Amino acid sequence: MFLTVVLLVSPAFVSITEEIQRRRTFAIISHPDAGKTTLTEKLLLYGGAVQLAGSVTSRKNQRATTSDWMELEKKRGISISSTVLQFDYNGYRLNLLDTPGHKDFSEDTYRVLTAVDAVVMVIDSAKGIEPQTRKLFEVCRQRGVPIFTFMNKCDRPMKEPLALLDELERVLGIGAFPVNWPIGNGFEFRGVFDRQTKQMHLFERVVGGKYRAPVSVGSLNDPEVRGQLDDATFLKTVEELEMLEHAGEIFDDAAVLAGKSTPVFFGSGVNNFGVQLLLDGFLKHAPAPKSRVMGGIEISPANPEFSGFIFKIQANMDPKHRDRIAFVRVCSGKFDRDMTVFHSRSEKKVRLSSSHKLFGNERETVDEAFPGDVIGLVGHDSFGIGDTLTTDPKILYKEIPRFTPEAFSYLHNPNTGKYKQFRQGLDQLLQEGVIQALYLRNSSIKVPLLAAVGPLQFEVVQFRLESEYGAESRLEAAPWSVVRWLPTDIKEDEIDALSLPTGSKIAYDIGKNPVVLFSNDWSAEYFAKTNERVPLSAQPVQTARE
Ligand SMILES: Nc1nc2c(ncn2[C@@H]2O[C@H](COP(=O)(O)OP(=O)(O)OP(=O)(O)O)[C@@H](O)[C@H]2O)c(=O)[nH]1
Ligand SMILES: [Mg+2]
Repeated sequence: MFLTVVLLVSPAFVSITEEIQRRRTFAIISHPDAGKTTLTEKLLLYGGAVQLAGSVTSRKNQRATTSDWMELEKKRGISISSTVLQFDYNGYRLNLLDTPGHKDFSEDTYRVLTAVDAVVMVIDSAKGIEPQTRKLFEVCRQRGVPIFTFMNKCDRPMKEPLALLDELERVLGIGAFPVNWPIGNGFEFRGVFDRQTKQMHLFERVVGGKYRAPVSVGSLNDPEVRGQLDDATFLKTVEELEMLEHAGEIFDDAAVLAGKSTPVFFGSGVNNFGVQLLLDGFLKHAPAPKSRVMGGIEISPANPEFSGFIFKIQANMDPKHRDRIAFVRVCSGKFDRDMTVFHSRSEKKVRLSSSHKLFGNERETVDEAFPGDVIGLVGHDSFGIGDTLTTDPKILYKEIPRFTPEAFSYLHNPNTGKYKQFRQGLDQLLQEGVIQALYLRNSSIKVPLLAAVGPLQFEVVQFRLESEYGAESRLEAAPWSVVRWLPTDIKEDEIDALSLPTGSKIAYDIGKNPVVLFSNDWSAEYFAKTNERVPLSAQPVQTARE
């Protein structure tokens, strides 16, 4: 009997399950400015993936982080686009995705959430739960993604830790289990108490937080560690810890994996306080890649057929290589460089020869990859966001959410001599899904009408056109703020017969689907009342293979 089992389990299968078990793929999410990029940088520092956090030569206000590498990100100090960083730590292979917090870039963040198995939610401890964190949390909850919480910026006057936990439970409706507890607060913030090992970790600040913070570890009664704290801080910490013990809550792994409870870690990213504890605690409890269910079929990561989907496309990441990368999340089987796969959109077989592992804007050829990995594929113009790549054409992922644009603007090309660059740049950005283009019906206007989730996306388009394609552009506000899709099978004469509110206009999206542009919600509602038999939709209808 024993022999039969051994014979059935082939060495290849053993290695793929081992590889899956050591993968941890996660995103860092939050409201803008809570400290995601800073924490990402520190996780890389503690994970041994970079020697120095940031760059020693970076000037004040000019950040040089590994994950904010775009010109505009460095200039503005905000993240605009998500970044993939793959590195090894303690036997694990981590795929970490830093996301932008600003709502105008949330489409990118939401796509990333389809590609990860867990998230670290960063909260500014002085501010508590902010609106964008709440929205992102909702998406995670719907997807059942396990959430780990990092209460950041404890080095600044923060809300009471108990109040922060209460907020998690009250505002987000999720159970909160403090894995560690802050010692002191604001300027007096000294470190954290690890509730599982019952050890105090007291840190020293290092200028600029570029190196790991020196730490002394000891129990509550350890005189050496105790001697570093003033009485008030020590007594407050002891009292709070007793209260937590008294509450008697225990760490519930199953509730964490189901996304019903979140382990909470306190710290300060910029000062490196509590970063190692977060990383180790996360790895201890976060899940390895799981099965995905698509159209009623369960696809296990250990399925021998290779499958994955494209969740992001970005061009010109490295000025040395003017090309575009399709980011693929591997979901099942093993990826081998040069393998031939079925591509869902074109329904054709393609050979994947140029594959890379990614680290910010750096890349390195990769020969094999396993479920959980994010790899970058170069040189396939036909690849689009949401496409499935697989050795089994029956597998089709439909993971990518769509967003309804709320900002509209014409984009002029003031320099006709640069028409080619302007058009080429715009086509690329359209393919990346940064913005959408609409074409007005019966109109002689040749200027592209752009539609985006938020107006900051237009600024990104202009900046990237100029810096990556050398093409100037000029924006002209368009008078609409709402777009709705008409039924795809509507006939031209039926469109002619529609009764349109003043100021509305018919246009077509890039897939030639008809839409109506309205100046406001009221006008859209009025249309619905006066054209009862024509249903409107906030999303384009998806075709079977999309
Ligand atoms: N005092 C203090 N400041 C911090 C800490 N962590 C980050 N910051 C600062 O907070 C600001 C925002 O940090 P980022 O890491 O860029 O925030 P982000 O969440 O990545 O922002 P977006 O990606 O634009 O949403 C920066 O000025 C950081 O230096 C911390 O622990 N303490
Ligand atoms: Mg950031």
